[in-house]
Amino acid sequence: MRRRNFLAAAGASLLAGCSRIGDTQWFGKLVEGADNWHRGLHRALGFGRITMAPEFTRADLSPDFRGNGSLTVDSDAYRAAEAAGFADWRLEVTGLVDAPLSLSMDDIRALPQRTQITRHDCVEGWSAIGEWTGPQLSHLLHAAGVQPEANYVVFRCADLYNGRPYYESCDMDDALHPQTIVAHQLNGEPLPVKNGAPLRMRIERQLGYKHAKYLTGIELVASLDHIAGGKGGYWEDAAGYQWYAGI
Ligand SMILES: Nc1nc2c(c(=O)[nH]1)N[C@H]1C(S)=C(S)[C@@H](COP(=O)(O)O)O[C@H]1N2
Ligand SMILES: [Mo]
Repeated sequence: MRRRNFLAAAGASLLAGCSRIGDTQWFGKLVEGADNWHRGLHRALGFGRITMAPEFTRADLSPDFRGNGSLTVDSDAYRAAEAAGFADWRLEVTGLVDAPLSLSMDDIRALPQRTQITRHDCVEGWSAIGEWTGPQLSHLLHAAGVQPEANYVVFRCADLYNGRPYYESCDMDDALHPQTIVAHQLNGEPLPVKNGAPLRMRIERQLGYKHAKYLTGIELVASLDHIAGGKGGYWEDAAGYQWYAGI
């Protein structure tokens, strides 16, 4: 995909010297994001290399992966879906794509799967280690064909938190990262309701609130300005949490 190439190209340009750096779209994006110093620094220190979140072993698994935030979805539609074993749940991939997708759970399970044991860090001061399984988001995005204007991926959720739809978003680097998966299993079992059944995001280089549960939609957008409060996520809008929650 285009952005993978320009990540590689960005690394090459940095080595080639400053005169060329300014020509790359990647550098433009870094500068545009200069207000977001954390993101810029995180990326600059990586020199465009893909950095992986630490992975653990089954011996490290937390005995119970606690639930936080919404612990279910308070709607008749969700209760009916749960009673039906989420057989009819669908994930829509829309926005700036060549071919919008509407994926069934079977479609999602039929894609190549990734399993990863990672630590979840919540800003409220707790962590848990879990084993997550699902297709890489990059596979879904390749299948849909991301248009060049897309800068962000928005994750839509089924639940309301304090009466407002929970949502989150990430940039294309995190979207295409190998450890960014649409998880349908925790510790080898279908996701428990409290952990976001039947689908939730894992964006392993980011803090807990970025990992959208009860996932219904993935939307490719050029800008986050006109979505909900414009800050790119529920907690970003509600409480001023950092949009770039890189760890
Ligand atoms: N849809 C949705 N996703 C969500 C939340 C939520 O309330 N609703 N809470 C977030 C927060 S703050 C954390 S720490 C994690 C908690 O995931 P867990 O319930 O599996 O522990 O989910 C995140 N994703
Ligand atoms: Mo959290």
